[in-house]
Amino acid sequence: MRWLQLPEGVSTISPTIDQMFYIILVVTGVAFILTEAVLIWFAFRYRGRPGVRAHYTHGNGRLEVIWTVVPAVMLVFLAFASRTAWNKIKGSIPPTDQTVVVTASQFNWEIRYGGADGEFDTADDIITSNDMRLPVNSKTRIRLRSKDVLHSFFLPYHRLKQDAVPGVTIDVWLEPNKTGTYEIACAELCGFGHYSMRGQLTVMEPGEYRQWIEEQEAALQAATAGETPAATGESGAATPPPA
Ligand SMILES: [Cu+2]
Repeated sequence: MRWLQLPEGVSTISPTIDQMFYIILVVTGVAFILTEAVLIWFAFRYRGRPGVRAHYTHGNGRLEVIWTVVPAVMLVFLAFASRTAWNKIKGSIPPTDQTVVVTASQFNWEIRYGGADGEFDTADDIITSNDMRLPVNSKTRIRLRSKDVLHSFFLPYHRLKQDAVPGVTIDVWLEPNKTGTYEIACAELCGFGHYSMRGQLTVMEPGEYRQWIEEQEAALQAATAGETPAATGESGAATPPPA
């Protein structure tokens, strides 16, 4: 059933997340349909009828044990299964090929690359607004920050979602395995402009990605040297903030 499916998964963690999602969907879906069917059947079967006296019962010990033990066993199974997925994805960050700093603010994603020196918060940082580029089949460490309130960095197609919390830097990692342009959404109601807090992640071939980085560096150098105004447009490379 196409309408029941998640959007295409385009990162290495997608299969793990999707598997957990579908297992939980089936377990809760079957339980929901069964209990609703019993509820409707009982409402019909035991409805009030003239001349029929209500029957009082003190319950059924065996039935109660069954409907307690079966869900308990299922929940323990789900707990262990999700523990395995959690450890694989959140347990530790594998060695990564590049680092990007993402700073959330009302209502914008600031994407920061280390620039020529590879150090962050220096004059040669490449900064874009809502425009993130990453190479395909390569691991990236994303350092999440927030300037004002709680936001949630959400890459639905990459199955990545993480809160951005003011005052702390939270590291996540990502390995996209398909090129293309995907949505970056804010998944935490963060104010009146929350709906407009959208960015774009472009996953590129490694060569294209390096070329883009070099172009941004060149534009920044030119802007700093005062030869040409800062590059504008889609990539939105801006002059770095004062140190
Ligand atoms: Cu937000």
